[in-house]
Amino acid sequence: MRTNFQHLLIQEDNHVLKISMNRPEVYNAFNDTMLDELGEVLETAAQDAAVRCVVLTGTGRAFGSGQDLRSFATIQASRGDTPIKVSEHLRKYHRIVRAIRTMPKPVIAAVQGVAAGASCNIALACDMRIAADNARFIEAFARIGLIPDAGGGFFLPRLVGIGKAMELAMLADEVSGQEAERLGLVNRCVPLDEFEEATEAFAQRLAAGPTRAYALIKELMNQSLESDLETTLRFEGELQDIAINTADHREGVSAFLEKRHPHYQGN
Ligand code: T3D
Repeated sequence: MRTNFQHLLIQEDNHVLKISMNRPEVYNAFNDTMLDELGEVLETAAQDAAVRCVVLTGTGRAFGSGQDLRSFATIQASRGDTPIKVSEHLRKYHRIVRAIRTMPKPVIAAVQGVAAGASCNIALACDMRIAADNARFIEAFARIGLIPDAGGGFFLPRLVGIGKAMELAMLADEVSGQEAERLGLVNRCVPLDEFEEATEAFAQRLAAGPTRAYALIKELMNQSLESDLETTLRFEGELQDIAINTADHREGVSAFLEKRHPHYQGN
């Protein structure tokens, strides 16, 4: 796996791939290079059997501040009166969202400090979120007359319900880490001085789990977000046919019967 990125730091340890967005001087705002690099590393991680859990985080005082508004302003200025077609540019974000959602392994967003705009929504696209108690989630789009993008229109109402999603998207107020935990926007909020250790423990636990079953769980959950009960019940049967034939399932049952902890290999 390539590790020499301009705006990402990559660490691989004990089957956990940690990706740190690294433009701290602008709170890790996305420019084109960082968007392309993140798309690339996520797609590579999806194919790499040695990676069994991915952690996405930010360096410095933020997870991320969304689209880099300076480069955005430069593009706008260069266009003069010609309307901008931003949907082309959004494909870069969509590549990241798809890579996270189709990744056959868990992806955790580890959020400390600000997660605003598209960065907030990339965090929401992850399978789970851990936040430090200094976290600030901001659906910042309406502050600058935009709508939530990078998948926010899909994930936000599904996580917090339609009424709260409307409020967060329209008023664009900050949500603290504790409030995010209460709303179900994050899975857990921990004190900042315990954040790194708690993130590592969370990721290591997932990386030691039955990775193939996790991939199937993810497929099931993804499908159920967009489907009816009958279709989900049928799909559940198809996926369980696969899960029941894995080595990790056999190991799990043996461990139970032998009254010991299972040692999952991820297949
Ligand atoms: O192009 C497309 O595809 C459209 C897609 C758009 C997707 C989006 O993400 S739209 C939303 C874009 N993001 C925002 O609107 C957030 C802008 N930033 C802020 O509102 C604030 O910076 C924060 C609330 C995030 C943090 O506030 P605060 O007071 O803690 O920090 P700060 O001083 O404002 O920011 C720290 C530095 O980061 C500062 O740099 P400086 O002045 O010290 O040199 C600030 O300019 C820079 N920064 C923060 N956010 C961005 C940014 N620079 C460029 N782009 C940013 N998004």
